[in-house]
Amino acid sequence: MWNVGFSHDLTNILRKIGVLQHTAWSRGQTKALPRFDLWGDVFLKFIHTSDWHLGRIFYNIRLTEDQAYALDQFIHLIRDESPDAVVIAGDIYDRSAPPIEAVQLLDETLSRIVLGLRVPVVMIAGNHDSPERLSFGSSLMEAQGLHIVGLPNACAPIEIYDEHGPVWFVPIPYAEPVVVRETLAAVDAKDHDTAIKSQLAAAIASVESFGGAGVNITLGEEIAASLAEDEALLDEPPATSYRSTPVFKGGRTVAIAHGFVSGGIVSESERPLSVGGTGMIDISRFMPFTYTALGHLHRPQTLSGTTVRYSGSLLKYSFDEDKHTKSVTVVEIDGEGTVRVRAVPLTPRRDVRRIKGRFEEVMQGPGPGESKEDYVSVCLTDREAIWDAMNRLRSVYPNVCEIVPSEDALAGVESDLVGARVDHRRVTDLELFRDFYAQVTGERLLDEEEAAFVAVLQQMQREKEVAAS
Ligand SMILES: [Mn+2]
Repeated sequence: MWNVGFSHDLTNILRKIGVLQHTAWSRGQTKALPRFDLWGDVFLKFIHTSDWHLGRIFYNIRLTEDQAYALDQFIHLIRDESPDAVVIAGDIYDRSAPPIEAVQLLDETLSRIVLGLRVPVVMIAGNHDSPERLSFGSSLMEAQGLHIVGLPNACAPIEIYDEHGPVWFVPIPYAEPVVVRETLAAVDAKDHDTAIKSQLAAAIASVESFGGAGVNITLGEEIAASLAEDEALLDEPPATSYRSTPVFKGGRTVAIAHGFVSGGIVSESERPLSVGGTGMIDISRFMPFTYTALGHLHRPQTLSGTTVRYSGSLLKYSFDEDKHTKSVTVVEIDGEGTVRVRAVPLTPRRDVRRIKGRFEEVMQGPGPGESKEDYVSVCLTDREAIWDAMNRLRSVYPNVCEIVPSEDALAGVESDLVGARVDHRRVTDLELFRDFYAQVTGERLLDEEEAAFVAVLQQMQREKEVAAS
């Protein structure tokens, strides 16, 4: 059914592709089964997912079981859809040193997909992953159809072909600009945008070095310029009708990247990529590709007028994602390079949602169709303090994560403060400390102790000013 690695009908492949001259192609080539749509056209199909964040801890709760539940559905979907590949666009793990249970879950999941269902997987490192740890053993696993790309110097494209010829999957793992500068000797990689540009150029050069596809390098400024000339392009309806200039002559290409691409909508659970800067990548970098499979932003979204898409995260990882429908993206590319995109929702074991109301109302419990097992953030609108609210809520919602006061209730507290004996916003640090000392020790702060406290405070202030200058 599958010819993975160096297929015995290599000459046939070469004839089909018509551009490869080198027989010792270092990457896995995979022959897709012919697949026909309603009109008898052959197309290639893959599933795009990202941001699994295995090992994530959510308000002190380990999410591994929830992640296993969602991944089990994902595997059933792969069985039903029978795609030619699965693409995971980074943030596989939540931490650079993931917990054992997360490593076990990834191992089991990939084994079921690659060995069990014989579907090749291409995955890259995200900003949460350790590139070295993630890509351990990757060259051994390539022959099995598991392509793990952690470091920016290992981003040679992976080829999967159908009756129309090859589709090139170009993996661009997340890397800090300084890492790109060093590993690719790319002096121009100043920020995330120029780093991606260097990584794409390196990926294309690696195809050339294998005598691969006729390369048509139209990246970066040239594309940006042609985009500016062709404003109408951006007004086209998303996904289905957009067609790009191929990176490889006559080839269809899929970029796989992890980062913050201009025009994307952020959520609370993404870790900022750059301190001080935005870490933003210009969308024009990806315009030459037939499709771009992105990771990093946790909301599923296709960027306006393009085939540049975030599949979104596996689960909701913050309460501001409560209205998201988490999904994976099924992508189909026909021989002409026309792209069809379909989001298939995943049902979580427990939902993440917000509840707002008075304490007594919330204690009534979940409404129809809601589960008391959900991870909930409770917003209490009561003006008076509720005794032992968290424990009492837990008797109704065992997985309550937080209680947040409503703005109305806060407004009440503020107005009370103004009328109180002390307005805490106007008290000096010394007065605050004096009160604190008295409360803790029951004694008054001595004059020399006050002087010592003030001296330390002034010292800290001076250091802060020096640091800021
Ligand atoms: Mn992420």
